[in-house]
Amino acid sequence: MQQTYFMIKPEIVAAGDQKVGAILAIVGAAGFRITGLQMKQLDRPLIEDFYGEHKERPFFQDLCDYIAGGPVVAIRLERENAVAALRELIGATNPAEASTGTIRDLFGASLQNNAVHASANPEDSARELGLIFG
Ligand code: FUP
Repeated sequence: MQQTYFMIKPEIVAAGDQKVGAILAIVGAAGFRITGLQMKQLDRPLIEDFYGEHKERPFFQDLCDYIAGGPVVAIRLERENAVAALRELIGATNPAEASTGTIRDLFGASLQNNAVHASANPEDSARELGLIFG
């Protein structure tokens, strides 16, 4: 069993419709088990730490503002091969390039507002789960 970090981003949480539930249903149907779940507002220093690898990139401030713009749903998931399987389930970073039926294809609006985050590799997963769940 492997753990990974999954996050439903602010624009989906703020929509206040059925999107959060629909996304959780997709993840559950793919065999993931939720072992931690919190809806919370992430503070700015934590977000900057979380996305630290992008510190020098031109989109960094916009990205941090967007994630700080409202509460997220932070989720710890468990499954065999969880990290790679979840990345496949969410699709490419840019929803316009995400395979049909992936979460970013179905729910993403733009490169920045791409609905969800999933850890890119097991090292990131451990780091991100530590930052968010302690
Ligand atoms: P991903 O691992 O798929 O979330 O993608 P990255 O780590 O490359 O990027 C992190 C987040 O930065 C993405 F989810 C969206 C955002 N981003 C931009 O806003 N602009 C870019 O040019 C690239 C990424």
